[in-house]
Amino acid sequence: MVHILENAFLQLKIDPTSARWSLISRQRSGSIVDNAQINFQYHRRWSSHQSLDHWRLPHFSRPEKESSLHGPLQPLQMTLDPEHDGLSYTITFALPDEHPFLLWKLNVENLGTHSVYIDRIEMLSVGFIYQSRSGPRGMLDLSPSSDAERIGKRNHRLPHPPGELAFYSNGWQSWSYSGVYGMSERYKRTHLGPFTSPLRVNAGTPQPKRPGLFASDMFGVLGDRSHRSALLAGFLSQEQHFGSIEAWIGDSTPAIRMWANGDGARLDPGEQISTDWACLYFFHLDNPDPLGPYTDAVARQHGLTPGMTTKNIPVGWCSWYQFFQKITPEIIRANLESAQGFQPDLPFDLIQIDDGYESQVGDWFSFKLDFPDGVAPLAKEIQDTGFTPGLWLAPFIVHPKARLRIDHPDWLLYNRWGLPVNAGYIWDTFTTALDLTHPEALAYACDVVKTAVHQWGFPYLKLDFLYAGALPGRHRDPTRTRAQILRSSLQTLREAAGEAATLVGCGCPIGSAIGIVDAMRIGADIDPQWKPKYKGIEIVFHREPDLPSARNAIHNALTRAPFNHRWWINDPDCLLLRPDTHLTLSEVQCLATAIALTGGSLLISDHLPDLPPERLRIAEVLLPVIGKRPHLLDWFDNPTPTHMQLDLNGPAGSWHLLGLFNWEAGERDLQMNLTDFYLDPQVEYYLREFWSGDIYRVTDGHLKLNAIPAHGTALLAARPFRPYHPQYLGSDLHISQGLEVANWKVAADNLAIHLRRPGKAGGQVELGLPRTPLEALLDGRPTSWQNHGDNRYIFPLEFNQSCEIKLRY
Ligand code: 9PG
Repeated sequence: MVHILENAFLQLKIDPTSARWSLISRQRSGSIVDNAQINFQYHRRWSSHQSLDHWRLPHFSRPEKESSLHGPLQPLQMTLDPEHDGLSYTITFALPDEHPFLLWKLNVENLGTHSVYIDRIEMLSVGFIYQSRSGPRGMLDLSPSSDAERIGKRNHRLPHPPGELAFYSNGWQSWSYSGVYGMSERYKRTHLGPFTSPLRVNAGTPQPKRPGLFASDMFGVLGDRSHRSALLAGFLSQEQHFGSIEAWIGDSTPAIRMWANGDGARLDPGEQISTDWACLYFFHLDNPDPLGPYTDAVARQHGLTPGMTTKNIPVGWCSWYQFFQKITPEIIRANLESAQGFQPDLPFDLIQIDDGYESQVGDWFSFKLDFPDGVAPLAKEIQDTGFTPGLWLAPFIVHPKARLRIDHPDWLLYNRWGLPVNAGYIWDTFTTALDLTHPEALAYACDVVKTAVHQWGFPYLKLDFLYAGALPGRHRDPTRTRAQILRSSLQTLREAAGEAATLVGCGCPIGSAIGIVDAMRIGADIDPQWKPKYKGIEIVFHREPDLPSARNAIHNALTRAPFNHRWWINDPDCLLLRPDTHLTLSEVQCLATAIALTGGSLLISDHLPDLPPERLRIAEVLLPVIGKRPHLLDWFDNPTPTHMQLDLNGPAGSWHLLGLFNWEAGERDLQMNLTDFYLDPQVEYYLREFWSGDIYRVTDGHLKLNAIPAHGTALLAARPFRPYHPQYLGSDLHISQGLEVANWKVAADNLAIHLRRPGKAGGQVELGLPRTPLEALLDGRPTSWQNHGDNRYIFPLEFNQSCEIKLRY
């Protein structure tokens, strides 16, 4: 008898003889995972074992419906009695009443007399050839089909030929590339081997070379671009194990598998371990919030309420991308002074000191000669000036020349040859890492954080190179997985810092920091050039997907926007405004647009005293930050999304901000259809481009934007054209082109608009009016306007903090 579990969205069927399971969408006809398999790999001494690929009859039980972080859910359990090594397995499947996904986890208990070492817990495997060894090869189908065809003919049905398949891969940590691959593409691997792979690659995730074969960390999406259907497979947390996903989309029989990395951690007799919840669901690719069910579930799993961030979005200045390690207290002071001088026009809060003050990475309690008194006096100066002091720390990584290596060699993590592990080539040297299972090493890292917050006076910490806490090696405690070590160490750091401190994760495995950090870097470092270069060399480096560069930083800011305000505040890395970089003005505007529209933190990293006013203005128009998560309309169809949308509203009504990007290396015309943005093509729209002030009237649902420069942006405020109605059409006062409107009052023959901006503002406002104004007053004084035809009028204005425009027509 087949065991069935179902809710309104899904039906799960388990074959009791093979323990293979199938998941069928009850809403998206044709979406099915058929004959999926669970595997358990471990070793004992020198022999390795595969369990569960030859199941003996499991016992099934159906516990009572239970309440969970995801609302009421109905479990179904299957238990396998101990086999020769005394391992007892329980797999719990659960369908929540209110959510469209399946959850399942595996618990293994060692009832035997020997320790075993867990290698891999494969939670899902369908379609891979090796699977056929022990029964029918599972199948994955995302193409539409009729229900009649689907039911009752299992193992006989041929899958429908898929359309154009693609796979979204999430990178291992903050800097790692995340994005969509097409069928014939190759997974973006680093070509720098041991120089960078410890940083960017999870030790348990393969780095496939074959076109069509891809890998991902924590979750992945396999979808069919032609049929617009997709499957998300992932873990709701990374507390127990790091999750890896591998997908094959290179031909018409796609395959996917997903496993929890056991890291060879030891399971002693009497002990047990459970995986994190695995999660699977089907969805339509054009759903406006396709990753929402998953990203929200992950937030709930960590006790977070999506959309509710307790800390303010960080806005301020960072020393790194102008000065790198060459900072001095004078430099920090000069920028603090400038920042103060820019008030209130540039309302920012944070002055963050980055790398370069410590005597050596790892030796956090001694300082460079330029900082004879450390950083505490600077924290005080910053605080006294009314700003929030921020400090960079890298508590888990160790420079080879750090004194700590000599004083506490036992705190380091060693590999099987007894050498300190390689934490990657950084600061022109191979670095190493602490063994956080050594209580004194962890206590030291905590002491650093505690001192920085509570003694030196930094309520904001950028905690960097955190992946160093999750490297493989011979840990002092061999019973813990890398995921458990990093997660619990981050928790201990949070306790040391206190709840009130703002913690920013950087270089951090994505899943480990959820619910612990307030903000998180989600992409590569920004750089004063578009493509990566290393010491002036472009060859080899320019193709690296996650080396510092504007291209790589902006790419992930877009592809990881769905995490923002769910798991934390996204940190897209800094805005570089100075004119003497290798970035063109279009590229700077592109960066500013990407930062503003994705809604995360906003940090400027230029020498503020030298910024020309026209560049400073780019920062002014981003403030206050919009702070909202956008829709990425072609997130699954292009490697880097080209269409982004934010729906906004205010006293003057609602409007849409549409971002279009030209990722090509040359100038291009961009075509757009209103339907790309789900706007009614029958409706006439006014579109105002922010950076140029150009206005477009779209009457047939289509617009061509001419000559968008290489890596350039068109940022359009779209409003339905309502003839003979007073209408706000946009402005150059704020990048939203509308959030500056504080009040909007329309009467029969007059209009009163209240505008609000921090500090002094100058610019123009564009209005649609029923007829030519008879009179216009700015704060009670007559003001002029320009008639631009089509009942459009431009009002140049200058004001401080707020103003009122009164029109009579
Ligand atoms: C300070 C910097 C900044 C920056 C961080 C991080 O691969 N690498 O060699 C590599 C070096 C530096 C780096 C990332 C990678 O940057 O993201 O914002 O704080 O450290 O050293």
